[in-house]
Amino acid sequence: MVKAVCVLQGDAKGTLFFEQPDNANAVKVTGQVSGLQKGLHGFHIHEFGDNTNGCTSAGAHFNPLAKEHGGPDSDVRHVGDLGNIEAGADGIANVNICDKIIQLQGPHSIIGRTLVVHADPDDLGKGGHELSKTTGNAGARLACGVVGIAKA
Ligand SMILES: [Cu+2]
Ligand SMILES: [Zn+2]
Repeated sequence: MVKAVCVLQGDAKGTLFFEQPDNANAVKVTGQVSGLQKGLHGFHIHEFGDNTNGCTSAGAHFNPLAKEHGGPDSDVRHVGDLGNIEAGADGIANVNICDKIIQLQGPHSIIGRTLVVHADPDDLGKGGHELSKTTGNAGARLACGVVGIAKA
């Protein structure tokens, strides 16, 4: 089992846990984000584990295969495209995602990269906006944190 963890800092707060059993190709993402506006918020792995100038330094979506932006269930997506998380009226989003594209080892490993929560919904590449095919038009970067190796 490989485990990783991410502590989000910024205008929202949260902790996310990542787990990948040794022989499984799927990564489970669980945890909670608080301090959000009610509704959907884009949720992505961005390329760099660099927060020197805040979440901006994390660069674009993690996209080692040079594809267009999409949703987690799209055939065409960035490796880092995890779609949206949804906050309730209390501003809390409970996260429970299983994804077969992000990995915790190998060339598609997300360890050392940045998890970003956005102000707006990710349109999953389908919004028809000029940014739909690159960012899902998910707006500002509310909070971010580097995904690090967790204690097994
Ligand atoms: Cu993002
Ligand atoms: Zn993307």
